[in-house]
This record gives sequence, C-alpha cells and structure tokens, in this order.
Amino acid sequence: MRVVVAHENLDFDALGSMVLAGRLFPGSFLALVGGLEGPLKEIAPLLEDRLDLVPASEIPLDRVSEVILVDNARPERIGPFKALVGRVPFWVFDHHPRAPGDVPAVGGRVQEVGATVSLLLPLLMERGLVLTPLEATLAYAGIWEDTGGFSFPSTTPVDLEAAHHLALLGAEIPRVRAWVRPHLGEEARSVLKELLKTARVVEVEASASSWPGPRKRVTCPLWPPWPTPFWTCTRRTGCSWC
Ligand SMILES: [Mn+2]
Repeated sequence: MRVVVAHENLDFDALGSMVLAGRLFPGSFLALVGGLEGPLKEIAPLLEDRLDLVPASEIPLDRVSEVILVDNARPERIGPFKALVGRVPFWVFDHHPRAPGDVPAVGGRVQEVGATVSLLLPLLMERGLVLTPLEATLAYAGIWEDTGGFSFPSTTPVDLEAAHHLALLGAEIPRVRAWVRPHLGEEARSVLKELLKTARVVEVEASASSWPGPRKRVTCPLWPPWPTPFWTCTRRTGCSWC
C-alpha cells in the first residue's frame, strides 16, 4: 500500500498537500500523524465525511510499499513512518530548504516557494485533474496560511499562480479568511491585549436561521482586521455571521 504523510501538528499547507498528493497518486491512504489540532480541529466535522484520513496508528507498517511525504522532509516528524526510511521508497514534495538528515527521496519536487501546495498543484493541472470545492479551498488555505496572505517574503509567482488556479477551480476564498488565523506580530498582539481588556459583551438577537447555536464558537472573519468572536463584534460587516 501507498501512504501520503505530512507531519505532526498538521497545518493547512500540510493537509492541502496531502489532499493534492492523494489525487496525484490515486489509491493512496492519507495518514494522519498526531491528529488534527488548532483551527483544523474546528473544521474537522467538515473534513471527516469528505476526506479519507486514517490515523497513522491504524496503518500496518509492514504493508506499506511506498511513502509520499509532503510539506516536510524530516524523519523525526513522521511518527511511526520513520521506521520505513531506507526500507521503502519515499517521494518528497516540500518547500523547506534541504538539510542534512532529510529523508532521501526517489522523486518528487523540492523547491523553496511559499507553500508545498504550490509545488503540487501544477502537477495536477498538467494531468487535467479537477478538484472539489472543498479540496480547492483547503489547498488555497494552505497557500494563504504559509504565505501570510501572500505577504511573506517567501511568496513567489508560483504561489500566486497556484492560488489563481485554485480560485478558478472553486476555492471558497471567504471561508479561508475564517479558517486561517492570522499570525499576529508583537505590536498587533499587544494592541489586541489592550482591546480585549476594554471589550464589552454585547447581547445580539438573531433569528433561528442565522444563529448557529448558543454554544458554538463563531468568529467574524471581516471585522476587525483579525477575526473576532461573534458576541464581541459590534460591527455589522455583512458577512454571513453578522
Ligand atoms: Mn508548508
């Protein structure tokens, strides 16, 4: 069997790359090392029924004949699959700089661009493969997160071109803003801390159809520049939550 693996502490680029690699190598098992955490855990219900993610612990190592490693080349970050390094062929698709001790690859693509998704997508395009809107959105979220919304110096034309194609394939860009938490700089974090000190809770009445449930955590993706819990958002942004 062939497995697609990324790394523990899965992020959007890793998950998006796993999904794309799964399309590129049909019949592969998408193996989760360490489970879903952070924002990915919050959207897990959306993913569970639609992506076939298998916990690494459920994959019999002695039946694995090939590993597709994405968004990572470090053997210490792949859990039990480390034991297969040197025993089965590894393909590596990664945007991190090569370093001593990286998994030796029989093939793949390693190039320093903004996101691994951006390396995989052209290969899918060449084969004329089409993505579902969810797959395209996850992949877009991967590029968005790893390039800081196309603002990090690591962003390249390859990333912009991949994002362009994902938008054409149906990536739901408004969702990405809600899914991906911006990495705040030190100054922004201290401003946020001050703002939270003076924040007041506002009771908002909403119709049953628009209110997603009293205990469900909902953030407004549009206001202020970083997502805000619905119940502290006093600004009607016109997004679906306000
Ligand atoms: Mn990445």
